[in-house]
Amino acid sequence: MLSLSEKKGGSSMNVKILNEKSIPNLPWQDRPADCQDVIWRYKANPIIKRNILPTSNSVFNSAVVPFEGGFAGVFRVDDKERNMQLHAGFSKDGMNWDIQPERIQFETDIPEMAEFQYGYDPRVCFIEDRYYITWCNAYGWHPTIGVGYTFDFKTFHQLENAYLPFNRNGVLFPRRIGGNYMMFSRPSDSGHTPFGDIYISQSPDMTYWGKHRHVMGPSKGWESTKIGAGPTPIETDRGWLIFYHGVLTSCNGFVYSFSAALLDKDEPWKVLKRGRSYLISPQELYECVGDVPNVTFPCANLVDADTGRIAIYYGCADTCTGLCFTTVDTVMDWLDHNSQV
Ligand code: BMA
Repeated sequence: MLSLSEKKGGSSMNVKILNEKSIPNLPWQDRPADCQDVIWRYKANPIIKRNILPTSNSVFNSAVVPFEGGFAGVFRVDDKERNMQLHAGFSKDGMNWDIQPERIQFETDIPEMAEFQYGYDPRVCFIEDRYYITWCNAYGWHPTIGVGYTFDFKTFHQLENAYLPFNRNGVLFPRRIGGNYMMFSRPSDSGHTPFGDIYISQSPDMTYWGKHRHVMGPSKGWESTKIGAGPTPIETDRGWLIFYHGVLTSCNGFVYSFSAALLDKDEPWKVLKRGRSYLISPQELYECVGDVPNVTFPCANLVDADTGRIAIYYGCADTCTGLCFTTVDTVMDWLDHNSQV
């Protein structure tokens, strides 16, 4: 079923989107007539191939935002030595990307943060006056959440790591709540962690993080091993709409899918709705075959305030980057009828 906003080109949305901008050039493709899915893939996926740079082994799990009438982003680029690094990139249409050949060199006046060891799975979130970047950052070669910011995607500043190792999937909220910045994270271990819950922590200054609250843990089937936050939360009049990944352990290893949930507006650790099933799981060849098979891993969403259209960027098989689409009304309607909370 087409939602109202799909049928009418977004002229009458049921759900009100708060604090998002118009993105008239949001990358978009209508849902194919024969498709019933809540989220549908871009036909020309993957939009970023593994060898977009002469030095790249793979480009995936990356984050994009609207920037100066077009788009900018921070990309996970694993090079051919298999170093995991972050690169800036720019695009006019959100589909064709110009990725900088050199990795981001963060500037910092904190000596302990100065040595870059590895960085992966970046998220980018505009808050107040700048673009914050969070990523999985090595500290003593152990993963935790790095925090930095940029105004122009040319010069990048690094702050303190948010937490002690081991932690991954740090995702900021786009505004303060109750006076504090808010961040999801997923405490983990040193390896390919066989467990994992989503937590929220708060900070008055982007340096000191506390008031840790549990949001949700693994559940049945597709998300039975571990879960982790994905793109920046989307604020609506009904609460925070989020996409998150869930992992199942099969006889052949992990399978990464993703779904949606709705969190309380003022106390986002309270889960109002949680999808009963995945919305995207690895099914296309580029999601099933690559350096790590069977991974769909969302790290960014663009939302057009006028139409409620959402474009989600997701890593495919730890190799390349895909794009898929839905609308706020479509996901919310599905959650209304398919929640397991
Ligand atoms: C996680 C992270 C992600 C990756 C996923 C599947 O632990 O390393 O970057 O996409 O595993 O390999």
